[in-house]
Amino acid sequence: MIATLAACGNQTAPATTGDQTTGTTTADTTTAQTEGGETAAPASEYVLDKITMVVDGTLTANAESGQKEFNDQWDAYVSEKLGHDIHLDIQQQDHSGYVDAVGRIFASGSYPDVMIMPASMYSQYLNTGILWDMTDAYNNAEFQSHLLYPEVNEAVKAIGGGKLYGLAPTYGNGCVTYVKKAWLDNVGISADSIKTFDDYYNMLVKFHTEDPDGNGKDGDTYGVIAAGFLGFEAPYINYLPEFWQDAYPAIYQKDGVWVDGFQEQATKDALVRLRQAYADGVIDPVSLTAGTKDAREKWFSNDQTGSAGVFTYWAGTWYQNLTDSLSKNEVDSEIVEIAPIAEVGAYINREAPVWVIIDDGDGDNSREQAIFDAFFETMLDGGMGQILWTYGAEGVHWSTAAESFSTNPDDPDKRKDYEYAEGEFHLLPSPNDPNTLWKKNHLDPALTICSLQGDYAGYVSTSELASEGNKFFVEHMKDAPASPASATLTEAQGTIDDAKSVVIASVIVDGKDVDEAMNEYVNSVGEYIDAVLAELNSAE
Ligand SMILES: [Ca+2]
Ligand SMILES: [Ca+2]
Repeated sequence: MIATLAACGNQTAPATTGDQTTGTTTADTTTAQTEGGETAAPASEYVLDKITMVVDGTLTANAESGQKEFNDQWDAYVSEKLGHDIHLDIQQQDHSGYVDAVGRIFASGSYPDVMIMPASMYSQYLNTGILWDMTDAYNNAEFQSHLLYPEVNEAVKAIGGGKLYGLAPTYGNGCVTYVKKAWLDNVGISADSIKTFDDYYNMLVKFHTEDPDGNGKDGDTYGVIAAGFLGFEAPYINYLPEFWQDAYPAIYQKDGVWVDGFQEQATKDALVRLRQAYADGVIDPVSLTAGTKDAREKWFSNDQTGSAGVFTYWAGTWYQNLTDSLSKNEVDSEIVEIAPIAEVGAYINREAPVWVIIDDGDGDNSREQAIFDAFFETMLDGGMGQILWTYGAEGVHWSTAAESFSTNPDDPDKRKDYEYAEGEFHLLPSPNDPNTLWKKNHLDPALTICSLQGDYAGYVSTSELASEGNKFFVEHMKDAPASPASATLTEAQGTIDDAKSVVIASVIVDGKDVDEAMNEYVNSVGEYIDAVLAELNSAE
């Protein structure tokens, strides 16, 4: 087995140990090295002229925010590295509907070359044969030389029974609970006093019944808003952790046995808490169907009537983003993060999303290896490739040119002036909002598995709130349960999710008896669930 790995490694990734080229072919050291002394990406035998990529909203450089320039710079950079023209064809999907969009793409039979998969989706497609086994490519990758967090992809390997079918370029990250400071002040509560579910609920009630937004009218605001009462991507409960508490309403492993957490008492208790919150009017009813964009835009909207005081959302960068969005909308922008309440204990660090390569099934690895080299070796090269994925396009999202500019130049209260010397890395005003600084592209610099190298190590963004937010999350997190990999579940997931949605709506919104609703769930999908559990438990 070891001999096979070594042979494969030599064939596909020749010639790069330190400054020495160990390949036996005509390795010209002047072309194998770039200016900074880095070694060039290995040349695969297969010549790719295009990579088709499917991605969700986590590519921040979207169509309105400089995606074309990111794309052009990627094409130019990678073409130069490979020594031939290559184009990245970006097919970005709506973020909230990503699971459905991927289902439609696969049903149409037009598979991309690479795509991002949230962990739960990855587990579903793991056993279908469409994901390329990249274990050897990963083990032999050049980016191993500056890998900071090997444990991230060792965890992905564990899901695949020791094989890597998807690469996580970052840690998973998770959500923390944010509260508007002005609202707390207006109802006379200090953030430090929120220790238990009762404290949390009491805060929501005051936000709903009193006048936290200070418009002179009681009762025209909500306590909390969320993108769904229950999510359909692992870890499912992350947008309302205070209500879900110890429930995990999905298939997960408990004391070594796979169970359906949706049918457990903890889930029924959570549904009852949510029903009470809905009846009391402390949770915004649009939470039933709101997408992430709807929920956050309502939270930071200029008109705070009908908004909510609490929003549980992604840690780190989003602490800064939410603050900036409130400020932009001329709303008091101070936000406090509250530590997990006693019943929650820790916020959930989700399993990292992964990038997969679609296996064309011809039994020959050279095309897939070429995709790996062109896509991953540049994404994590510690140099300009990694910078493109971390910050975006030079001159559009960031720059090292000597320059000065101002955000909110016409507003004396909010105006901020920036001045940079030649060679000083800095972020530029966002392409779609010149009054807000750009933050990052796809990779979060604080979470990426590979370090930046050489001069690029100094390309650090300086958002204090993002750093503070990441630190706060790490201090208060626990890992999410591993997602199950089951062919039967892959087939039945959509049907099971629909049945869960029926329970959520009928119990929380319509006030139906929770046991009655759960019986209907078991009657409609219990057979599938039992088949999935039998499959998972016999595989252990
Ligand atoms: Ca009010
Ligand atoms: Ca192939």
